[in-house]
Amino acid sequence: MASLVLMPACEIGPPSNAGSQGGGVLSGSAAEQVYVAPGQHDEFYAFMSGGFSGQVTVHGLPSGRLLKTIPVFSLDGEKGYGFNEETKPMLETSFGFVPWDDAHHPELSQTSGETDGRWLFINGNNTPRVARIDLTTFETVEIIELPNSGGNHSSPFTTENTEYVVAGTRFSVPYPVKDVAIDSYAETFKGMLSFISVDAEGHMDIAFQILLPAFDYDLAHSGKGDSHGWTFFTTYNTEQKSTLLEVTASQNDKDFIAAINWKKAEEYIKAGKYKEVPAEWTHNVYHEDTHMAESTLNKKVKVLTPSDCPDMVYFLPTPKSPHGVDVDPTGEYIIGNGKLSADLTVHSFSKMLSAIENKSFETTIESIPVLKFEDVVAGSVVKAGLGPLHTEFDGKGYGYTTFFISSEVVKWKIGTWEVTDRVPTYYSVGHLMIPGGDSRKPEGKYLVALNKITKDRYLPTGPELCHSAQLYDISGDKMKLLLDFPTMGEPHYAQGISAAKIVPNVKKFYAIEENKHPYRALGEKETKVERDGNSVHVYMTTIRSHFSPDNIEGVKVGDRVYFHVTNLEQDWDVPHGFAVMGANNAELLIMPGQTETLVWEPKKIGVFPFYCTDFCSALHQEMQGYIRVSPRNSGVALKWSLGEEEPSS
Ligand code: RUQ
Ligand code: CUA
Repeated sequence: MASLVLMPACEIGPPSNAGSQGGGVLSGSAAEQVYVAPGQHDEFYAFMSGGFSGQVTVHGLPSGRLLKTIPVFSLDGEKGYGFNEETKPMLETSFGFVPWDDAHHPELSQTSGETDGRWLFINGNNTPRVARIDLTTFETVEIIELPNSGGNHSSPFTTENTEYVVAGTRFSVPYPVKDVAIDSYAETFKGMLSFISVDAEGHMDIAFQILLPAFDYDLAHSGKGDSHGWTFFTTYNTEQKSTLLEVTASQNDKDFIAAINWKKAEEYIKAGKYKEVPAEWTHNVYHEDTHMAESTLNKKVKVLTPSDCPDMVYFLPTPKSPHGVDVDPTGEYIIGNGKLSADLTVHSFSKMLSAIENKSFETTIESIPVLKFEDVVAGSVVKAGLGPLHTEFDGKGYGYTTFFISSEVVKWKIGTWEVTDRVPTYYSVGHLMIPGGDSRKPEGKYLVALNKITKDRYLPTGPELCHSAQLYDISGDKMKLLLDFPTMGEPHYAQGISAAKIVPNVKKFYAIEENKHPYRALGEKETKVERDGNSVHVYMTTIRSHFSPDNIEGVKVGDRVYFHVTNLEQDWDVPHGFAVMGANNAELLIMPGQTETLVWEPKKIGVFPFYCTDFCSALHQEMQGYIRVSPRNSGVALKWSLGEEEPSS
């Protein structure tokens, strides 16, 4: 039964009005709307999660142009991320080096509930982590690991002023960590929500965790306006099963939205009502002055328990295995998208407060009051489609909800709950994104549907087909499909923002005089090669169009050679690359003013070329050098040079 319900729409034939939206008479004006002429810029940035690629991609809207892949949780040979010595610590965890993750939800920082263009956060779902990307450099600058968690899915949704980004465990796990029989799930497993504080510079810390029943915590969104101070998490598997969840976790008619009063939680922290428990988690920070990341292992975390902290957590009954939870721009309405339901459930924040005041409780679960459904529900969008997943808002009084099973986006009116429009998606849409669509100030011009399945929409590329995004014009009463474009990995969620909020702050290069890398060479005069036992440190520079030094001798088999390459350029868009034959990692791609380090362990004797990998100048092909490797016991002395004839041995 369950598997039949979840069959994607494309398996049962395309939506009936496919033809009218797929091209034809509309396509001329649609082309004009998405055409960004050569040399012109897009109006919006879109940041898309890479899903199982572990990265973020940056696109322009409305063109859909791919502008950059930002490496976050996965190794990236293109930029040397996770391969060079400087960024390896970014991927350290309490499990050691974890070079991959499954990234789902990009989330922009906000000020007063509006996107502010400072940072982008994104979760790692596999080995629970949250990353922060600096939107002046478009680089990952911080990754924090989350203990007591198993699968960080409901993350990293921000509060109104980026006081916190939140992270809820998708899979409950034994708490504290212990070796127990899996069928002891209901007794020994627990759920955990983490509140990660973000300071004025963006630095993250785990402020506290909240211990909850062993449900699956799926998605989250924080309150805004009147509901600022609260965060809402969806739950499923309130049946607390550990096997065949497809069937066993779909039995309850209603699961819950957990409403967390985090301002209350802050009071309990101040009052010392927490337990400090042992927990291992890494905190990795990239320092812009040294161009190096540093990983610290932390050993403790503060945990609040609802039984010690009344009034901090309430459950709102919500049909039926809700997935997304979305808060409208006013903060009054909390929309639960029950993925096994045809209706959307809309809760009212003000009704919730009255219900709390009147103690209108159905029951309690582990000291957490369950509010009476009738006393919190504001209304529902009835029979809108099949399999609602996510909702965003246009700031003009409408919500837009994706329906996975019926493969469409449905527009409905806040307050009357009537459906006013629907469009098909190709196919099986998951999230959707309106720039600012989960903030107080949506920029309701475009909507992007993020599709799970593409089937016949593109030229086939073997068994694996691209995932895709579809761009709709939502400026009028009726949604209008404008464009399909492929995305990288799986674009779970995305965030969009006016380019004007980011462009003025974009960094063009790193000031060389601010470079504090311990192995920097701030001019060709500072270049040198030093031996320290079996380690050889090469202090190298690049400038159009040579390396200094470009001839190196005296290296031996079994050495560990560190190429510390400083790019002396002070101009926009002039990175140099560095690659050496036989290296067991990747290239370096060094931004102007930056120093990066490649480790090379020569295994064979010979003379090996190195070269610049990024076509930087007319004489880029001349940007090359040689390193000589002698036998372990050879007497060849260490020598380096630039612009001399071959040194003789
Ligand atoms: S998910 S398609 Cu956000 Cu990972 Cu809903
Ligand atoms: Cu430097 Cu090519």
